[in-house]
Amino acid sequence: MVKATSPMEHRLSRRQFCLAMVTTAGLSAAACRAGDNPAPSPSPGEASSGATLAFPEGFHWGVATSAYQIEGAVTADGRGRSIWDTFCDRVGTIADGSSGEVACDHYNRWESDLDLMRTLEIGSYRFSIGWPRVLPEGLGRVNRRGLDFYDRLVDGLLARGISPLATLYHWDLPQALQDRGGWENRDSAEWFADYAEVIFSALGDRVDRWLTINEAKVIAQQGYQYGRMAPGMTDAKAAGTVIHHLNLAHGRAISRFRASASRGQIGPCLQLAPCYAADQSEGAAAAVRTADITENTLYLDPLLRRRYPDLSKIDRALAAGLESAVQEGDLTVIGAPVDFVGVNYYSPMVVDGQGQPVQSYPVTAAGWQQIYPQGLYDALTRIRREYNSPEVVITENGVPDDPTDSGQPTADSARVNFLRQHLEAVHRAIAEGTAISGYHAWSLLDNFEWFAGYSQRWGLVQVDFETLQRTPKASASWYSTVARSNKLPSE
Ligand code: IFM
Repeated sequence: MVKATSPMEHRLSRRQFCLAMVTTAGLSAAACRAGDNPAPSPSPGEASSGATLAFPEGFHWGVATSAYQIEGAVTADGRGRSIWDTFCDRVGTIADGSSGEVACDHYNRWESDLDLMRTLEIGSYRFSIGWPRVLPEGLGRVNRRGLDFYDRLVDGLLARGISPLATLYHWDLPQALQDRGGWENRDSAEWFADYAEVIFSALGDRVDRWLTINEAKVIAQQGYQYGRMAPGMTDAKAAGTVIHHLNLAHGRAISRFRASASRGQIGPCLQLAPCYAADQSEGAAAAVRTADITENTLYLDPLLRRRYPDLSKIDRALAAGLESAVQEGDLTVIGAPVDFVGVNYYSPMVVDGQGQPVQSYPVTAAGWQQIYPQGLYDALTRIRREYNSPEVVITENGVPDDPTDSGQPTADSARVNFLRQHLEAVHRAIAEGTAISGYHAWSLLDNFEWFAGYSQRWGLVQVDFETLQRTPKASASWYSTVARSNKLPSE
C-alpha cells in the first residue's frame, strides 16, 4: 500500500524546492544505469557544490543502530542466546576476537543515549528489537522483562520527540531456532511472523514505522554463501533457499501487521548496490546484468513485482536452492503491498568482464566499501522509475572513520564529506521527483561491526570501549546542524 500522498507534497512546494535545487551542480547530471560506465566521482576530500540545499519540510533526519551491535547485556533479564553469541565464540570469526557481550552497554545506558540524540536534534531513531530478548527460545514463551526494555525505549523516544523506526530482525536469530534449521527451514517464515505479531501487539500503538528484515542479501551472502557472518556457512544452495524464506518471512510479517491494530507503516530494508561495468566490453556488460540480480533484483522484484528475476545466469547452486524453496502462492504473500521501501546504501558494485569485483573508487577502512555518492542517486531513482515510485526511507548510509583523517578520533572530516556528498545525491533525487521521506546515518555510536569487531568505527559519536564514555565527533555536530535547519549548509 504505497501511500497516496507523499509527505513531501504538503510541505515545501515543488516550486520552492526546485528553486532551492537549481543551484546545485548536479541537477543535469545523467543517471548512470547498469551497463553504463561509472562516471568519475569526487573523492572524499574534494570540495562539493558549496550551495545551501533545503530539504522538504518534515523530512526525517535520523540515526540508525541495531540491537546486537550496541546493547550488550547478553545475559540480562532472561535474554536467550542468538546465533551471533555462538558465532563470536568460534575462534577466528571476529577480527579482534571480540563479541557483542558488552558492546556500547546501551541496554543500561539507553536513557542517556536518548538524551544525547535529543541534544543532537535527531528526529527519527532506527533501532532493532532483539528477538532472543523477547522470545528466548525463539517462539512460545514471551520474556516480559525483555519486551519491557523496548517498551521503555519507545516511550523514552516519544517523550523526547523522536520518532521510533523499529527493525524486527537485524541478524540476531535465537540460537534455539538455528538448532531447528534456522532460515533454511521453511517454518522460519512462520516463526518470524509469530514473533512479529508479539511485537506488534506490544508496541504497535506507538511505533511510527517498522522495518521487517535488515538486508536479507547480506544474511544470504555473508551468513550462508561466504561464511563471514553468523551462522557461518559456505553453501550456495542453502543461501538460495534462505533468500526465499527471508522474502517469505517478510511477506508474512506484513500480513500480520495488516491484521493487527498497529497504527504505523511498514516496509522492507534492502541494501542496494547499483552495478556498473569496469570497462566497455560486452563481457563486462553481461557481468553487470548478472551482478544486478544477486545484488538487487532478487529482493526488489519479488517484494515489489511479485516475481523473481531470470535466474538462469546466476550461480547454479544458488538458483537451485531458491527455486526448490518456492511454493505456490508464495509470491503473492511476498509481494504484499508495503508502505515504503527502506534503502541501505554503502557502495556500488563494479565488475569486469570475468564478473570479478573491481575497485574503481576510493575504498574505505571497511575494505568492501567504495565511495560513490552517484550510486545512491542511481539506486533511489531506479526505484522510482522501475518500481512504481514507492515512498523511500534511507534507512542506512555511512562510513567508518578514515585512519588518514587528522589523527584526532573525533575530528572526522572525511565522514562529514561523505555525508554531505551523499545528501547532495539524495537532494538531487528528491528534486527530480523521487519520494524520499527520511535519511538515517549509520550509525549513532561506534559499535560492534560484526566480523570486524570494534576495529572499525562507524559512529557519529565516539565510544571509548574501556570506559564506555560517549563523545560526539565533528560529524555529529555537523549532522545536528543539518537536522535542525533541514538543509545542507554551504561549506
Ligand atoms: O553495521 C552494518 C549494519 O549492521 C548493516 N548494514 C551495514 C553496516 C555497516 O557495515
